[in-house]
Amino acid sequence: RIMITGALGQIGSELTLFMRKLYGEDHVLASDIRKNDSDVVRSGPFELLDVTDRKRFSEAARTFQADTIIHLAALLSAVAERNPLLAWHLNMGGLLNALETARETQSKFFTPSSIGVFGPSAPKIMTPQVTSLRPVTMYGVNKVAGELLSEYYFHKYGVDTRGLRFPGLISHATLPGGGTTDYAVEIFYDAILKGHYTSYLRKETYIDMMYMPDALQAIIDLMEADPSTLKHRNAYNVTSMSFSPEELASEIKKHIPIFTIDYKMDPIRQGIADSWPDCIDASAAMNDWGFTVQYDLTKMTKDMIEKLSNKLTP
Ligand code: VAH
Repeated sequence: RIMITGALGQIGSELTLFMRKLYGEDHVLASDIRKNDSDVVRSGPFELLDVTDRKRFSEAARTFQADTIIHLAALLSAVAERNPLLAWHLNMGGLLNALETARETQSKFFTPSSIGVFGPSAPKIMTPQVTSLRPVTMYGVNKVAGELLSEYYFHKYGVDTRGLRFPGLISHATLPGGGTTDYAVEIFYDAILKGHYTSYLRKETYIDMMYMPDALQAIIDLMEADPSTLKHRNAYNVTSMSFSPEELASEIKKHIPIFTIDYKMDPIRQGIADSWPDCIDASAAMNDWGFTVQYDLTKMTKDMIEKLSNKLTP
């Protein structure tokens, strides 16, 4: 019985529906700090929950008889850099409550980490699974602390904690909320609706990315993996592709020839992106639990344009 926090967010809104299909609608409790009339709220159990309220968090998990906690509620990198104290309170306070709840209910546990854990001291190309984690953003500090806290709960209390260092995630179901990689989603909306996009990152800014269907499958594969295969209890590097705004724009042009892009750099998000790797090494995930991907830049772009065109210009 799975409890998901942040179920209305970019990952949560699709993971909730995916898990309900796999495991049964009544076996997946969605929770978020707000409510809307989306499929997530309509298709199965839903609870309003502020993850910084430990009592409510623990009550909701116990009442639902959760045996798996998927903790997604957090502030992403750009928003966190603008509100660092709020980010610490929500990202770390929420995570501690999630881990405590998992410990109390002997639940299996997942929370996403991010390539945001890497800072300028980590190798930019083929960034290894084990390397220097010295991020220069509050979000990165939260993710490194979160990885260490998850590993602590595994070693100290035997909580079955699992995690993935996600790259930028691209999806058509919900708009992302306040990440540095949001350009890779916004660009598709503007390409279809306006034929033009102004990128807040410089054209040669390389960042690892992944299409949401591959991210969802990676979570399921990791959570269903035999625990004896998991050498890393903090979080595994995973990625599908690495591209720049310029490369993404030329791939979009193959489908929308009139599409144009220009660049107006946002120093905060450019600074965050520049501190991250260009492309990370996901071989540990491939070797330990069989991580694989279906979508590369070409396949992702084709699918995003098809799905969004149907949604935006029916
Ligand atoms: C962000 N989408 O931009 C998230 C993610 C690697 C990027 O952590 O903050």
